Amino acid sequence: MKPQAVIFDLDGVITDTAHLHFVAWRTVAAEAGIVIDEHFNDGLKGISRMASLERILRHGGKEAEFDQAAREAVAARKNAIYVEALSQLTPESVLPGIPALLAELKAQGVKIGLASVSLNAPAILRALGLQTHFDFCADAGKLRRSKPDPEIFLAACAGLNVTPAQCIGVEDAQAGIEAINASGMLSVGIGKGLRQADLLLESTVELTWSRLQHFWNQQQREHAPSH
Ligand code: B16
Ligand code: MG
Repeated sequence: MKPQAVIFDLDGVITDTAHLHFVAWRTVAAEAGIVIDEHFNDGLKGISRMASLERILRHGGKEAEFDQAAREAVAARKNAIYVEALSQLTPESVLPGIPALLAELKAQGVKIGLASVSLNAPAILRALGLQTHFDFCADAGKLRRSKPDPEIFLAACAGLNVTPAQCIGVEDAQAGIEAINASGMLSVGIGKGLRQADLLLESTVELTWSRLQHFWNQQQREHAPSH
């Protein structure tokens, strides 16, 4: 028994861009007179660009000072700073264990999907040298509802032509785990303190094919109808 597909989040699972997002948000927040720290930034993981800005403005008590046009200008400036920082990414920036897992999934005939809400996902995959490794990447630009809504994971399943019950989803953010669970896939969390992940691993080093296969078989046995 094996899953038909494994669907990955990007930031925090394939590579770690959280610090680059933080530096860019910290710069534009400071320009608006708002101070944010790394702890606050943790709460922005998996949250879309405009929703992240909204949280920052709320944190600084400045929501009323920024109308839609002003918000779009701040988000565009943040993105320009972030995109500039993405030039630091190279194939060496892929998190440990991921290249071996992608190779093993391909060898096993398990489809590989991407469910990132980042509009920069295609550029990030190119910088990492992984653009040909995914069978289907859900388009964040077409999303109507961001994580924790399951929409992006369901779009990835549809693009891969599999049902959620045949898939494993991998995430580093609480909103992402909730999105996977709501889609009906099995969830694997990477990192500490994630609630409701069906399997929680400390880092991508532990995210091996044998670990996933063992987890899959165990779950299928536990949920098999009894005779
Ligand atoms: P962008 P993921 C998410 O990516 C990041 O975790 C989140 O911090 C970011 O705000 C969001 O992408 C949008 O990114 O501004 O590049 O469109 O974790 O879903 O891969
Ligand atoms: Mg993430």
